[in-house]
Amino acid sequence: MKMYGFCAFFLVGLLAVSGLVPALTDSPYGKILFDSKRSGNYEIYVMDSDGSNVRKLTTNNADDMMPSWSAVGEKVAFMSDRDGNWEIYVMNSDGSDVRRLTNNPAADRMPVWSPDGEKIAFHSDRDGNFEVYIMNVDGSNQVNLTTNSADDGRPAWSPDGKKIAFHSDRDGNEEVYVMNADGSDVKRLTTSTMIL
Ligand SMILES: [Ca+2]
Ligand SMILES: [Ca+2]
Ligand SMILES: [Ca+2]
Repeated sequence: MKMYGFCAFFLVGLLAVSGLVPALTDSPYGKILFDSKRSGNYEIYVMDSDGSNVRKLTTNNADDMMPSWSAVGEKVAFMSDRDGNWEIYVMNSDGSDVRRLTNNPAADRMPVWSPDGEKIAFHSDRDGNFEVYIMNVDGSNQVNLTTNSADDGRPAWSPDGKKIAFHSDRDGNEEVYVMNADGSDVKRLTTSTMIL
């Protein structure tokens, strides 16, 4: 189980780098979140794991994308440009009680909820280039974890919440890295000359 969790964590990192993931997340409650342009602009949807019972959670002319389940409390984090630029929002799993967590002219994107439900990781270029940030689920205490002149982004939590995988081009091309959830002990996991 432990090995399975690590492999899944690593795989998510690789897929995130390749751009193949995300916009589709499975919850502990067996429901799947996804985003779709089927109604003309991106909205967040939820469905049962067999594809039935599709419900639209957002109704907004802007793009609402990249939903992430809270492991606790059945809430959803997502990104939207409804207020003029990309910001991170949370809402209840029925689409009610939408709250904006970031308020910044930069692109705040790719929210992912920590396994313990206490934190949300995301990436933003508010400090001049993309960095991985972490914040409390009410938007307080937003901390830059990477602090690096390269582009760092697409965070993914380990199952135990102690580590965050991300991708960065700090060594010349896109690679997968992992760090502690406080930004310490950064390690590169991949060595590839491919453009992922
Ligand atoms: Ca929308
Ligand atoms: Ca923003
Ligand atoms: Ca950076």
